[in-house]
Amino acid sequence: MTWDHLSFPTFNQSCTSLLCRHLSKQLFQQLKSRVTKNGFTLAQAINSGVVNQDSGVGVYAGDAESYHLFNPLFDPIIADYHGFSKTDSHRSDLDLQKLSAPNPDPDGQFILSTRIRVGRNITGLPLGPAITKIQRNLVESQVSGSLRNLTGELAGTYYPLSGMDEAVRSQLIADHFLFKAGDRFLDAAGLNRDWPEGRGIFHNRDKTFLVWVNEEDQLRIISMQQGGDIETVFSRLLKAVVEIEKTVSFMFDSRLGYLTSCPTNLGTAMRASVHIRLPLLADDMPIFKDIADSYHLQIRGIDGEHSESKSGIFDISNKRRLGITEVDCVQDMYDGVVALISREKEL
Ligand code: ADP
Ligand code: ILO
Repeated sequence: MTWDHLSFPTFNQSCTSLLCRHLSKQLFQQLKSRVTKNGFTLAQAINSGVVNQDSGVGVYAGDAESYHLFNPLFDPIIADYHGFSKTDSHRSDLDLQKLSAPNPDPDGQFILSTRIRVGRNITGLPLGPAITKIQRNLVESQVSGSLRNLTGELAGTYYPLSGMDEAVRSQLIADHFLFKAGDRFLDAAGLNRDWPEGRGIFHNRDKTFLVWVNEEDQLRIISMQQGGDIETVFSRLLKAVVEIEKTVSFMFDSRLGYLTSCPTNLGTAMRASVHIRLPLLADDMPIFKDIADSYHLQIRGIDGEHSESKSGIFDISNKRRLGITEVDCVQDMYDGVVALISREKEL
């Protein structure tokens, strides 16, 4: 689906995205001539959701200013996704002691692996949808330079995507360590421009600590390992974030928390997930979805968002990231996973 960027886009009858629910003709007219200092427009913000009518959300921000300039559109979308109203404010809490998440599956019957990530973007630069090639390359050199100073368990190597051996790249994706190329949602948001230049992955020797550079956000800081030891994964992530923040300053808004290119990631920018085998619940999707909804969980497929589940294995994560703390994000995921495992056992 293409459109002229000037007139109100057509949405299919079947479209259920937050964009098509919240963008009226009148709002489009009100916002269509606004341009941020980085040259980012409403048409760019909504292009992904117009071109991909199966989007769940459909909008991206080009810079910090986008969240203010286009707030008549972003605010209702943010409220809808996170349950975060105009008068709410965001709060951070990285205190591991407040988390109660002992391994919910010590025998390894259900949980294959645990992963917790946060998104981060550098203060003063545009976000990925509006960044220039020179700025993106600058992010890569600044971040890879900073990561080079990490020590101990976090020490590792930065591997640029440009020039990476194809077999190595495919294996990293298949093993769930690296982002895919050519995502159509990111593509329409302008996030794949100049691909693969400026993109890459840093990881430690065991691939338990990883940083994606210049994918949807400038940094995705990731801690992951096999099994269900959520507290160890969270603790490693906190250590890494604190170390990286010593040398890089990240975009933070007093109301919206950490700023990210997709509004679903605002606030903590944290997604805590497990890959979990739930074959019986998989056969009873209404019950599965009911439990997921009541614990604020999102169900994804095994290869990430917009992918399918295979062999009854799902990616289960916290859905809310804004207006709740980092500890709450992980606690949401933990509480929901305990409930899912208990239901799977009953079945
Ligand atoms: P994100 O937005 O968190 O980066 P994606 O849905 O794009 O998430 O997934 C990125 C990659 O991380 C995918 O390969 C996905 O399978 C992998 N992944 C997510 N959660 C886990 C997990 N708990 N264990 C192993 N891999 C995971
Ligand atoms: N733009 C896509 C993805 C939305 C949320 N996920 C991420 C990775 N940001 C959509 O609207 O479905």
